[in-house]
Amino acid sequence: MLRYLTAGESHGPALTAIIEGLPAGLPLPEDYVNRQLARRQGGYGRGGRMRIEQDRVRFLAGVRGGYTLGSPVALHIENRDWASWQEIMDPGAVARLDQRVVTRPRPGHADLAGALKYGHRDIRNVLERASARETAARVAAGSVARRLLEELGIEIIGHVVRIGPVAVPEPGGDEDILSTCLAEAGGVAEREAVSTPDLSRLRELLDASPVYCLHRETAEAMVREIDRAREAGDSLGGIFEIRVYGLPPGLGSYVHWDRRLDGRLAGALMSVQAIKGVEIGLGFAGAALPGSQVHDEIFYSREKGFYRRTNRAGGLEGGVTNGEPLVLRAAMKPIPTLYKPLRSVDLISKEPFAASVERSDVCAVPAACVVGEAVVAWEVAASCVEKFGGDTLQEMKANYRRYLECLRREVAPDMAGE
Ligand code: EPS
Repeated sequence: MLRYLTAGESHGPALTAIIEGLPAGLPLPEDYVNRQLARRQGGYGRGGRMRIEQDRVRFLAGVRGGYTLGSPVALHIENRDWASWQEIMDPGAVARLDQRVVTRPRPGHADLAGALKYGHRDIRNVLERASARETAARVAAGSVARRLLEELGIEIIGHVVRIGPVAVPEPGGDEDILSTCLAEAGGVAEREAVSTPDLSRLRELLDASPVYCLHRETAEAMVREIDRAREAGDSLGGIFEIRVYGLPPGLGSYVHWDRRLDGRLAGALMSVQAIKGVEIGLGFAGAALPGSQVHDEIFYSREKGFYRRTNRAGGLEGGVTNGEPLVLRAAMKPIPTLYKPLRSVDLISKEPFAASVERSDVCAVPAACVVGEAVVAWEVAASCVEKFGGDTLQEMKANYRRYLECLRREVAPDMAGE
């Protein structure tokens, strides 16, 4: 079983994660994780805090000479802002608990619900942990999972499809949105190219986009929209899409509710700060269509085995991967920390006031997309560890190869041994 925990407050000394259940022998360079941490810090629309932080991972346990040992991996990310908060956030009795006290709950944050739940009279005790700063630790853990998936030939890519009112044009019928993006970028737009796209080309396009959007014209409009929101003292949400390629059929299970991979993926994405909705494949749009336009017909050829011409199910049927790419979308609400005041009531005095702030991001959808990739990578890797197990990477890969071999025999018995 692959599991992890994170700990750390936003202005505390550091963020920490402990990962348990990784096989030994996985190559795990710090730079690999650092690249994902840097992507999470990027994206147009971030606020002043990202100029202070420069997230870098330090492995404190479980990795030696660049390879996992099979023991728990402990990782550490320093909070640079700690230097300005040490007096207030100190874990010892010297902490100035009378300074920077927060009693004014901000609508849309965990502030009020968290203070009521834990009996805190200083909302700082809530917001420090509820903060999306925690996602740096999740991205670090998710990068480790992603490294493991790469060894099995499984690749993850995420892209932003909407920021506020600005969205990538949705193609009609069963056309894939990646076709629209690739066509605009001057690439191949065939469905074949989309079912196994050139991921390095897509990553180049993503790296060149300030909002991690593959459609250049839309990305430019998104940047303008973020500028408008900043000037208006407002914030913006949006939608990102995560895809997983190179998956075998058979991850997850239909036999019990908590083993269904769709449930685990939706839970992981919904647990990311500010996410309010998740779709798999057609998602909510499927509810408005007749069944004949929703389900993916099954075909067979000796070369391809079983295959589909559409992927409206988003790669999952019965909570099990069906061999098609995973396609997931998550909707992020606008960041609730607004320069534009919203009405609220003081926790202690019960006096009404208008909540406003000094420092915030205007839009963190691109960052959330990187977090989405990380949490999806985690769930897929956990399902691979469950299915293929093994104490060493070599053992896990051998189990995986054996499974694929069995599938091939099952699918094309007359080809066995060829
Ligand atoms: C956050 C508020 C801001 C963001 C922070 C999440 O931090 P601060 O209150 O220090 O200005 O910058 O995000 C991060 C620090 C990060 O690393 O993503 C919040 O309230 O959730």
